[in-house]
This record gives sequence, structure tokens and C-alpha cells, in this order.
Amino acid sequence: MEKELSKAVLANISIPEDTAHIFAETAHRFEEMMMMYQCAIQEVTTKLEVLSREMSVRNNRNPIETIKFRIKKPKSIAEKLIRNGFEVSVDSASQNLNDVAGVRVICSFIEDIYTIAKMLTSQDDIHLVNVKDYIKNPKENGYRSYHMIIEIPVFFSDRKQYMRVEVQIRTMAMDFWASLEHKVRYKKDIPNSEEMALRLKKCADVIAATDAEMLKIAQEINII
Ligand code: 0O2
Repeated sequence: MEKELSKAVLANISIPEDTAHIFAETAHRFEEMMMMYQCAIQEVTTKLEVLSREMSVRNNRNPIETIKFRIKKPKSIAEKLIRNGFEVSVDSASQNLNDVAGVRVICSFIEDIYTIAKMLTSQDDIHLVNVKDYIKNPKENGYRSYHMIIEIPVFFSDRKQYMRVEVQIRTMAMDFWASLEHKVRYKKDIPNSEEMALRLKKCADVIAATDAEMLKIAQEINII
């Protein structure tokens, strides 16, 4: 029903001929920007996959469990620009947002997070723009994760362009927590949201203690 309605609405929208090119141009530039971020993600994940493959062969254990990635949705790009007081445009998004392209690395142990971050940022083509260590400094709600904004060169047909990518590195337990908390945060009409936040904070503390203890055990039996 909704689909039919929007089709009917769209059919009735007439774009004046002399302005149609503006829409087409903007759409094309947006598509191009997304393609460039997609390529940047590809470059970062390739680097991580190389590290993962190497460590699987050279070490007894691979610290990288999973690599996930995402491109920020147009709606979220616009919302974040508005929230931070920036103009909503293609240029503004690439100038002002650091996380249009995002890569998430999931590890077993806290120590793995720092190992991977170091391995990645010590590669000489990577520029480290900033680090937010929410493991050493957890957010008030209990959120823990290690965030880096990096710039990675992408070789296009006519130029080399440094692209920004947000890399989030966290343990499986931290990821489990963040994914539930994210769902709670975006769910509207939660009647007992304050109590829910307290329960989530408690879970985050339990998870942090468990992550620390698991690391200790792994170190004691020399697997890390
Ligand atoms: P989404 O839906 O993941 O895209 P900055 O980008 O540095 O200008 P920002 O965005 O506050 O400012 O940076 P920060 O704190 O590094 O957070 C970036 C991302 O980390 C967020 O992206 C979330 O993915 C994640 N994150 C940060 N804080 C929390 C939290 O409290 N809970 C959960 N579940 N995730 C968090 P977006 O753009 O908010 O959303």
C-alpha cells in the first residue's frame, strides 16, 4: 500500500526541466562519494584480512575473530550533519564526518585489541587521525570499545585519495553488549528506560570483569 502511494506521489512530482540537472548531479556525486568510501573499506578490510591470514599461519592463535563493515545510511549521514550543525551536502559529509565508512574488528581478548590497532597503524601508508579509547575510559552508560579514525590511500584511475575510515575494535563480549544497547537506544516508548539503562550498565561492568579475568586465564596458560 505504502509502495503504491509513493509511486503515485512520485509520478505527480514534476521537476522543472531547468533544475533537473541539479538533482541528477547531486545524486551522481553522492553515488561517487559512497563508491569511494566503499573502496576505502575494501582497502582496510584487505589489510586486516592479510594480518589475520598471516597470524593464523605464524602464530598458534589468530586474535581477529570477525571483521564487519558498513557504510552509513544517507538518512544517518543527514541526521548527524544536522545534529552537529553542518550543512547537509555531499561536500559537507566528506569534510565533516569521520565515520561514513566504518570497519569493526571483533577479538577474543582485550590485549588483542591493542595488538591489532598497533599492527594496523604502524603500516606506513596509514595516517592515524585520532583515537578514542573507550576501554580505558568507558562511557557513562558502560560502552567499551577502541575507536580509531584512520586515513587510507585509495588509488583511483586519476588520483590517489586519502579516505577516512572509522575502525572500531572490541571484544566479542563488548560487541554483544553494544549491539543490545544500540537496539535499546533506538527503540521508542520503553516505559522503564532508566531502569533498563541501569541494568545495561550492570551488564557492562560484569562483561568488563569477565573480559579481564578471561585475559588473565589466557595469559596464565600461555596462549596469549
Ligand atoms: P552508527 O549507527 O553506529 O553509525 P565523531 O564521529 O568522532 O565526531 P561520535 O560519532 O560521537 O563523534 O564518535 P564516537 O564516540 O567514536 O562514536 C562513534 C560510533 O561508536 C557510533 O556511531 C556507534 O557506532 C558507536 N558508539 C559510540 N557510543 C556508543 C554507545 O554508547 N553505545 C553503542 N551501542 N554504540 C556506541 P553512531 O554514528 O552513533 O551510530
